[in-house]
Amino acid sequence: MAIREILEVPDPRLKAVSEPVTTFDDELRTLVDDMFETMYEAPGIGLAAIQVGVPLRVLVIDLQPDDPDAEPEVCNHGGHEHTHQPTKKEPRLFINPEILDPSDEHSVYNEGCLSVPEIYAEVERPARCRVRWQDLDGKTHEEDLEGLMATCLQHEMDHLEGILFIDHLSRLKRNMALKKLDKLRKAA
Ligand code: GNR
Ligand code: NI
Repeated sequence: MAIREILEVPDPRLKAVSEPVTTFDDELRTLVDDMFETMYEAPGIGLAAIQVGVPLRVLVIDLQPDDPDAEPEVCNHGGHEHTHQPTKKEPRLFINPEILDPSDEHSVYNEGCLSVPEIYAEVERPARCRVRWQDLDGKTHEEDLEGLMATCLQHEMDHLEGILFIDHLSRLKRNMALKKLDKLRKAA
């Protein structure tokens, strides 16, 4: 397992359209393991393979409900000391996902993205959808999603098409977000 580098805007690879997975082999298993480790370490609630530079239709999600009463745990993996909130992990893997039946009803969520660090903006998306996907054995599954899971899945599906959440904003808001990111980077 390894933590991989997360690409950030304006890396042109984030605009690539990812290719379907056709080979369910050990290389894919390693990619998935590394994606989970990278997402948990970031930390984020989702990650698309293209965010670690691999243009394949693979997503990982864990909404990680934090237990506010739990003691934080000090860790030293990845070479630097940091703390983890103990959480009940709920890792979800989606290979070759497709969205079916998006609801007419929309919901708005204040989204962020590991590839657009420290920028948040409200994005409107269908409130519910059905998703069809494959697992590591190539077996097909379907499930109805709602709430943050539906929002996150749609955010990750966008990455597979080379779309970022800031692409859903007006040009003015997008430019403001990118300027803010520039400023934050210069200050760091
Ligand atoms: O960590 C993340 N949080 C988040 C919040 C609201 C909507 C979507 C997300 S996904 C994001 C991680 C990420 O960039 N996935 O691509
Ligand atoms: Ni993202």
